[in-house]
Amino acid sequence: MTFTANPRRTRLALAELAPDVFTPAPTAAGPAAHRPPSSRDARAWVAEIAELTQPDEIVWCDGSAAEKQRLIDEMVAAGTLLKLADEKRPNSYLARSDPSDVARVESRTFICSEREDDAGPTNNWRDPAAMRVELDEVFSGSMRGRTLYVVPFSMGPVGGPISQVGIEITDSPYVVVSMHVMTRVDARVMDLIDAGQQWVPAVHSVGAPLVDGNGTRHDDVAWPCNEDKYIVHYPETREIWSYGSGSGGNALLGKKCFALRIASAMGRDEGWLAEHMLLIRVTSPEQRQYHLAAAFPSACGKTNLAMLRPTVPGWKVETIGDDIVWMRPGPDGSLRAINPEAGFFGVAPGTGVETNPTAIETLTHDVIFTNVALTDDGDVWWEGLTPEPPAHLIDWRGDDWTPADGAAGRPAAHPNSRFTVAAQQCPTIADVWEDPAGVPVDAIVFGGRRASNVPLVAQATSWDHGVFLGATISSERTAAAEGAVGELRRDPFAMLPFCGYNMADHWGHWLEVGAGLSSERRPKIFGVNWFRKDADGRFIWPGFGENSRVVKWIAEQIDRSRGVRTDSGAVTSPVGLLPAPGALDLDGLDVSEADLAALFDVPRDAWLAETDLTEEFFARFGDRLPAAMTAQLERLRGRLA
Ligand code: OXD
Ligand code: MN
Repeated sequence: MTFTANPRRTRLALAELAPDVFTPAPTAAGPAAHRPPSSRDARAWVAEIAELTQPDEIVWCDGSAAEKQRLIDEMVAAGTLLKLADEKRPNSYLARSDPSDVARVESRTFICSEREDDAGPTNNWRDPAAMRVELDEVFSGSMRGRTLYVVPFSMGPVGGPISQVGIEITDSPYVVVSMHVMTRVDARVMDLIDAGQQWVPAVHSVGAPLVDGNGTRHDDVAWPCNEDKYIVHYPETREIWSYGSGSGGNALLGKKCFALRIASAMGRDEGWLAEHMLLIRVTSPEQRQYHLAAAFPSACGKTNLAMLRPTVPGWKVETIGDDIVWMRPGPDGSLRAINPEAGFFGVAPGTGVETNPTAIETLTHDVIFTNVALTDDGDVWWEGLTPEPPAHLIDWRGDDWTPADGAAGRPAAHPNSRFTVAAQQCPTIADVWEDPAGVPVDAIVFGGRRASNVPLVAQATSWDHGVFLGATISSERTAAAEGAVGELRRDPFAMLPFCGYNMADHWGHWLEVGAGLSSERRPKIFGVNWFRKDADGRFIWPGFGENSRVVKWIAEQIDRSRGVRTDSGAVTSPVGLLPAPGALDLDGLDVSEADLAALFDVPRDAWLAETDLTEEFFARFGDRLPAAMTAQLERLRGRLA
């Protein structure tokens, strides 16, 4: 069901909604009006949004367990959540979204910087003033008949030196409960805001008022939303406005909207980095520790690597984050990283005992599932959870399902169905995962999904070369995506849908941040590719737990750079340093010499052709492209020639 917001809005006196707190908020006017977010009065802002959206009620959230349970109970009563069988999956719930509201909508995601060039050619830019007029219309009366929840939250431990705070206003209790899991919803955030800390205002409405323009009240539905959607960011004034969707990254505004799009712009201005990366702690048999941050495009196994179970004896991997990392130069010249999130919002299909046993253990209790299938005994199922599907299920739309439906191409769980779970429940969570000061990053890893050309692992020869590896992350287009098969789909730094400013400036910012780090403590940069195929289309590398062999080589290269090891671990190649013969631990793994050669093959003609494509890609950024990127491309050509 869809709704249209009432375009004729009746203005309520602000004083009626918040009599004791109203002070007029400053208004933004023109490019010079970069309104410092800390100067906004939070309560006046809430009153302003309430005046616009006209809810029945305003509820200030405190992040308590009691608040979460109360909202869950209300959603169970309303049919938005279904309680799973306690003996199977204690304290866990299933939500089924409207079938039209199942994923992030990139086509309706906008970056509204004052100048189009500051959003760059890879973002959807809209003029901020025009967008404000448009949003004023759609948000007008959009919460009529609903409750407006005020959700103060921290990204990162409350008060931490790398953390940031925000307030999400939402009319969706599902969003409030999900924010409880994914961020730190905490009343103390208001104290920080009152003390003058900068904060990000984020407004969310499902765009489905229960009272229409004529005052007629409608019944609610289990998953209200609107077919018209807006996911809007103002990077200069650090604001987020989201309308029409109740789903994941569109609606949990702390995640992609704040922690990546707005935070990347904050980082550009303030000298830090907000990245689409996982974060792990690796411990060697000698108890040496290494912290790795790794960027992969969506659906390339980030959660699997974040929860890696090493097959190499004696090595341990612990989880710190699975999706987003904030990194800030520390006083000692290192790069310190935190996971700004508090939970995992992972894709369920493909998560199974074989592929990610740690995730399966994480999901045994206190989980909110969205759009997975329901078993006859009140538990959940999705494709890949077990090798054989149950004989009967209720699918993600609420219909009967049997394996014959699956064979006919109708999956039981939506391919983008999700679990929302506290990170603390992960059995491999590192004890330092909530350290406000973060962990020192030793290695940064960039990975794409490449069937050809890109070796299993290569080390960048310098920071600038590493930034070039990040800028050129790509995947071959498959038949499933639009465009010519085999064409390279570029996803620089895995940030294509998430960078809140010009992507070329993002590369320039990385170059600057790297130059400011101490040469001993600056992380080493690596490129990896788990997805290389042979001529028959077979994956050459087994992946999953065996990726620990690559992690081990990375750790040993860090040891070598610090003089902890003196053996030679690498040989040069045109695309970076590759493991020297024997340096990649393949003990107990059945990989033929021919396969090994194919994994590290650097075919010169194909690579030269790829440099032409990179030149075309870089040309899209015009004079915003840092000279160091052109220099890296020319050097690569020189090495290939
Ligand atoms: C995600 C994504 O949902 O990257 O994390 O799309
Ligand atoms: Mn992601």
